[in-house]
Amino acid sequence: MAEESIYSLKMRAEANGRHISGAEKILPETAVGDFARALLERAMHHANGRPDFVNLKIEKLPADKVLDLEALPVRTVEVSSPGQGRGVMTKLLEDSGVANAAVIVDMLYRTSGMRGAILLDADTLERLEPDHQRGVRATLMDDAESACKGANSCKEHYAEAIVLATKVAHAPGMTAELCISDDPDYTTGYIASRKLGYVRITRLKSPGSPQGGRIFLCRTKEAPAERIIDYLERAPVRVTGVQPLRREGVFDKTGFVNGALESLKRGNLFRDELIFDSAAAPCVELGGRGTLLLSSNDYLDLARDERVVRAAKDALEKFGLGSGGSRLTTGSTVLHRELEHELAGFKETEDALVFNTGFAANSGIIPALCPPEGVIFSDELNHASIIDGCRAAKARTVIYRHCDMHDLAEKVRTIAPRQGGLIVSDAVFSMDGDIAPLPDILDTAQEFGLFTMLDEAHSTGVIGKTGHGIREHFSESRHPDILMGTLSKALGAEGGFVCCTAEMRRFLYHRCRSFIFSTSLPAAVMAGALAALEIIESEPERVRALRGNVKFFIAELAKHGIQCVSDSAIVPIHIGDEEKAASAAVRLRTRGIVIPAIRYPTVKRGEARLRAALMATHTHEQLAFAARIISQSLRETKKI
Ligand code: WAQ
Ligand code: MG
Repeated sequence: MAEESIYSLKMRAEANGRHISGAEKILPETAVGDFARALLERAMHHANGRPDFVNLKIEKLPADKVLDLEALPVRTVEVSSPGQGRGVMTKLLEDSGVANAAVIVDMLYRTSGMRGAILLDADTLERLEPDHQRGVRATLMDDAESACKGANSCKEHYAEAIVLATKVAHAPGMTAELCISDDPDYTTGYIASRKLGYVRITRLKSPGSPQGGRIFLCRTKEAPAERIIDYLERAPVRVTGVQPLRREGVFDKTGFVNGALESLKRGNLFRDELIFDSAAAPCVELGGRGTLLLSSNDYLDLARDERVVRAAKDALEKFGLGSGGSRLTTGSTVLHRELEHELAGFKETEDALVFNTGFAANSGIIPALCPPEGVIFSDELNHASIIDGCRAAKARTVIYRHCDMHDLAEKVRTIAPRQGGLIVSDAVFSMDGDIAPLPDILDTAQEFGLFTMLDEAHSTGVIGKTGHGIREHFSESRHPDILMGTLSKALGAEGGFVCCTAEMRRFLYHRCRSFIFSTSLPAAVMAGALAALEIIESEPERVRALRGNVKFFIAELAKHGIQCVSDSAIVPIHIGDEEKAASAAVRLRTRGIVIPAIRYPTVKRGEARLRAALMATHTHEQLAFAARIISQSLRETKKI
């Protein structure tokens, strides 16, 4: 491919022989037309007046002669008076090893009305410009990205100065450049060199002063004046990496993001993203390697069950992919309603409502259900989506100790809420795998007319004899007001749901913002979840196998001296220290096992753990192997 030609554009406008405006660009051929028009526009409509003479010169440059220079690093020194500014400039010049700094700065303050700069020998203080009145002009330079920044990017003091200063700093024999703007309203000037970078000084003159000028300070010992001038006037330079000016006190967006990432890394809280090449199954493809997966919530291995996949496929063909609307407009299909009826049947409630995610359900239901005057009682280990729901509700939130029913009862009685509210808890806690004492929660709530809400994300398809969840587990005949759950775990699909009375469903349908303002899930997902639900009902041996696996795994770990407890499919292996947990997870992975290290903010600081999640289809052989490798990795980790 032929390289694109590069052009120099120069515009100069005059009125009555007086200079009004000027600008220059270095551009690829394709940008020449646009910029030529923009420069003319600027010439004709400049604040200094209407020109009677405009010179627009367009010249092709020898591409191999164009120098690309990295912009000098920029910093700003805030000063409160011109005297102080002048002092800073003098000091910086002295620090650069220049003997007569004060004299030179004084000379800068005495120049004005020149078109170009004074070229001064730093050692002899001899002026080297052929024309003292005009001075030497640095020219043939531009911001390398100016073509992308667009022809309309406005002429700005800083943007032009950083380009000029970068070119000048790279001149042979150049020591430093000093500059004060001749714009009466612009008090910021600078001192620049390759050594100092581009140092802006915010006040070098009083506002309103027409004073302004430049000094290029050089050493003829290092390069003869002719060579310096030739470079300044004739060497084409493109300056790369010109950063927009960060004004003092303006929010630092990049710093905000990078600072957060840095602090995560320092706290061993930075997460690697694992990219799988296969479905989440007991064995997965990870980085081209077969790996044992002990972290999927697809507990019953239904996500890739052929009946589930076929049902979803059929619906996909019939209904297409996206639903195209929220449930309140055009997003309800027969499959959405059918699934809701089946879910209600599964949980023995009147009706159900499907949400896009479990997170959306929790974060939307709580504010809908709890009035601002009410009180929310929330277990201290509840899932983040519940915490966010509490935050979104304007009501007061009272945290009770984890599964501590005395603490809950005492708090409820002390506060004795009369304006409504609710008790909310995970059914199975997502990081510990233990079960909330449902009957006690219902008792306490009853006394004060509080709503009750249980999150069955990790209990549906897992606990209770046939996987029906927490009510089955406790043989509890009463119903919490909200039995929330997810389609995305044991049901192998995607989404959240609520099982409740028909009135409650209607209430949430009209009040829950996360429900109202989301495009509904695809019909194919509904069909897949329906098929999965049917399998859970017709094959309860899956739930039994899962429970058997948990028992077996815990016993295997115990053989290696690792004590764990769990009432569900989640088996936490406590470590504590974040770095140790992270390092243990890495060791496991290098040995072909994925178990994530769960750290803050998912759990409290200092309570990091490996969190294993089991599937009904893990073999005992796989689990025994995992227990052995875990013990090995933990022993190594303890040594570090
Ligand atoms: N080559 C040499 N000297 C020049 C050139 C040039 N291309 N252009 C201007 N000068 C001399 C001339 O004597 C002017 O009077 C003097 O410099 C000042 O020029 O980061 O606006 O264009 O915010 O007024 C500094 C920005 C702005 C500081 C400087 O200079 C910042 C500025 P001006
Ligand atoms: Mg000016």
